[in-house]
Amino acid sequence: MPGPLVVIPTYNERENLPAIVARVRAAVPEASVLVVDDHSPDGTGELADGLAHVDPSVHVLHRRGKEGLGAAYLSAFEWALERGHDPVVQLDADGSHLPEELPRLLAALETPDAAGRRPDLVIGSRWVPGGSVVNWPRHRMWLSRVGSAYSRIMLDLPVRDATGGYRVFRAEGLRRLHREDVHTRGYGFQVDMLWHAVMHGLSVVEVPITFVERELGRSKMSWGIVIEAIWQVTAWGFTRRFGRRRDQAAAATSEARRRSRA
Ligand SMILES: Nc1nc2c(ncn2[C@@H]2O[C@H](COP(=O)(O)OP(=O)(O)OP(=O)(O)O)[C@@H](O)[C@H]2O)c(=O)[nH]1
Ligand SMILES: [Mg+2]
Repeated sequence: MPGPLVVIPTYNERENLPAIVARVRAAVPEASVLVVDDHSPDGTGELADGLAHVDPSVHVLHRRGKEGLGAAYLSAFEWALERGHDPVVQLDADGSHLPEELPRLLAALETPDAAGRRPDLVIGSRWVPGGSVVNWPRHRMWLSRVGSAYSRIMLDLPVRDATGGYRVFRAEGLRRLHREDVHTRGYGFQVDMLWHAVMHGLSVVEVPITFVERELGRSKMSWGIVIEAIWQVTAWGFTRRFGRRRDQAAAATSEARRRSRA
């Protein structure tokens, strides 16, 4: 059995990659690692090849160029499912997601709820009791909380942390999710995936995590990315509401017709 796969997307993470891979391998020795590199100019891809060379549980997926986090993850999910990995973990390279917390996330995936159902998706959450953020400036904290709350309201998402990227998917859930309908390539990807997961009936639980701001390397976050995400969530929310109203109107019309025929 190929076992769990931890996907680590990278763009210019030279300073962070060796330590994070070592920490993942130590925290969950049975897990393999897939580094997905978008042809980083700083040579992260070659560094990853070196790590794969000495550890057969480390793999590298080289992509042509910077096409965004979403595109990198979607290609990694195909890679994982083709090879039978289960579950599939998303984890940032910059040290924000602590590999030492991964056993707790994996355990949550195997814990049934009151109805005896195990979740399909576990989200490492900063905004549930017990969750926290270390070293974040106030504006980032505010942005993340407001972004999550807005996504939750607009899309009716059953979670407190809708934008976080520390996640564990059951392979079967990932297969059911209609990944071909997820088109967001930038950061809105996390919300887009979650929304599709909920629409396709995946059960989701949140587990508190400690999120640590990166110490080395540079963030790829920008105002352009934030505005794109707000715009997308707003557009999806309206489609959802008016789409639902259209469905309700159609159902009411056919019910009225049925009654008038009877
Ligand atoms: N393959 C690939 N990885 C990316 C891309 N953009 C970001 N990443 C990686 O995705 C992870 C998250 O990116 P960060 O820059 O840390 O973004 P963030 O965590 O939202 O922002 P900060 O909190 O400021 O660090 C990191 O491991 C990045 O190297 C991309 O276009 N392609
Ligand atoms: Mg980060």
